[in-house]
Amino acid sequence: MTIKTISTTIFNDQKPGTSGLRKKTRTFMGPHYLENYVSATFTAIGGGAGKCFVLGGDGRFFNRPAIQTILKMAAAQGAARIIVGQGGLLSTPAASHLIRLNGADGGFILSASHNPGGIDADFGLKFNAANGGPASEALTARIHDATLAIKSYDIAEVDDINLDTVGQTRIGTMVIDVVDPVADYSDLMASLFDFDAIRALFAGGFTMRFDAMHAVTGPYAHAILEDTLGAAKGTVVNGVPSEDFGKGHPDPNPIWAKELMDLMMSEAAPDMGAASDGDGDRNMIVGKGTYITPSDSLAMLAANAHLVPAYKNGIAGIARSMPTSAAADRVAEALGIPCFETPTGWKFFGTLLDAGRVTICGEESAGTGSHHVREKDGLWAVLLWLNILAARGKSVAEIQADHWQRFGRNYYARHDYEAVESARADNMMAHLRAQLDSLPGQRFAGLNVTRADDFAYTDPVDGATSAAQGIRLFFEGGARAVFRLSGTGTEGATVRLYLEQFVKQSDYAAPVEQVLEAVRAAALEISDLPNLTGRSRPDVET
Ligand code: G16
Repeated sequence: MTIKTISTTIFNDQKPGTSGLRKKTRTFMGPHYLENYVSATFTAIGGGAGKCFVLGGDGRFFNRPAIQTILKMAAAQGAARIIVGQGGLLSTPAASHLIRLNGADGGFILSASHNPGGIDADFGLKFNAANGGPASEALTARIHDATLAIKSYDIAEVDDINLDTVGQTRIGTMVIDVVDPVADYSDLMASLFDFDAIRALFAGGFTMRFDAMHAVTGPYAHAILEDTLGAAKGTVVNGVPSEDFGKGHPDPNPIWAKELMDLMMSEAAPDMGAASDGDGDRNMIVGKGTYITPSDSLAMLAANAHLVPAYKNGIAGIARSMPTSAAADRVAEALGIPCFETPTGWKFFGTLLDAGRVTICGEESAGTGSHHVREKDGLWAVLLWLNILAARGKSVAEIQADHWQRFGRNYYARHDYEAVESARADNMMAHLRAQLDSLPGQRFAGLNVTRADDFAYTDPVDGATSAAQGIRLFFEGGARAVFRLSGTGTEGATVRLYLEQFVKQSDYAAPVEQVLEAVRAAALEISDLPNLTGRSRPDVET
């Protein structure tokens, strides 16, 4: 094996965001771009010599060539072993599991998650640590520093590796194990849930549609839902991963999974609808005629988790990202367990999960997960819902209705203003920050501000601090508005406005928009968003 040292120059835009580095695919395909970032990652972890890594992605355009490059660079580092998913495929939760199962030193996951794929769309790469979770803030900072210092990188000069056949091969002394991407993950799911009860549910006529959105979850869903649990063939739709996700936007929400939503709101609706995203870590749950918000799903799963084998002894605690609604907080209170509020980004749950302080975590951005891996897990959430439905013998809508009766309802919506000129978005955030001290006591759109801050977090386990994580505006009567800039976009800035209103009454029939109108109006007035960003309405409302 010949190792070549290639001279390179730095790129100024390789700062990892909420979840690794996400850029336009053509940017990643440019000379040295991927290689610089991979090399910087190796530098940041003290080199790859003698180490074992997991490698795989969501199958989007450029997945395969990128995997070949990473394999050759790992060989040049002197890595001992790489475990790679057959065809280069691994869902993000499956990659997290493989890292943990094999005691690997970390993993490279190629995905831009829910962002579209294709040569003119998005690509991404993130590094997960030995606990199976996304790199910590400290590690991503070291990676970024290394991208700004790089002068050369090493790569083995060898032919491409066959990724399509399960088995072992080598580059020099580095062992490459091409593994079935589904098998170990499927075993893990079987160990957590009562598969017999879910089998009996399907055998009893329960119907479901799972939309894999042409993304990586297809093979997992076919194997687990249809082949193992007996859901009718055809339950899984769009189940073959494609490089451009069937030209779709693999984001499981009512906008991008519209076909599924339309079906679930129609007479022909099956008992449950679900969808997952590009890399299989997000999920959407829909009942007949009713949508479960991700924030509610977290709360409902936490409240019912004890009905499922893996959580039968109860859960230690719950964690939710700050913009996620406070529905889970009320469940934690009722269960007498702690609820942690962390910044956006799954990485912030890692220390809490590792320390055993929380069992279930979730985010408004359609992510839920538990201590079984260190990523959010789309199919896990679907299976947990199925197991709860089987145990309670109730419908999705009945479980939702029971939950609201017991805990009250956090009406919730997120408004996204996409591809806003970065300077204008920054200006709006600065405008908000400048007012924080003077807002309490003032009245906007009929709502009194009780508190306003820029969310800061100190990790209760390792003491790490993260400032400026989003502007929170609290109003009298249980309303809250949050403003933050997305950390996963690839074009300009995406302003996210999260709206919430807690209501406890006997009837929850009022439409979401109506309940949230006052807090929306107050948030827009305080932020001056329409004027400062030039946007009169959001691009996406979920
Ligand atoms: C990533 C992170 C999530 C985060 C989400 C949204 O999800 O893993 O923890 O909630 O981004 O981030 P933002 O609001 O900054 O765009 P994924 O599914 O894209 O990896």
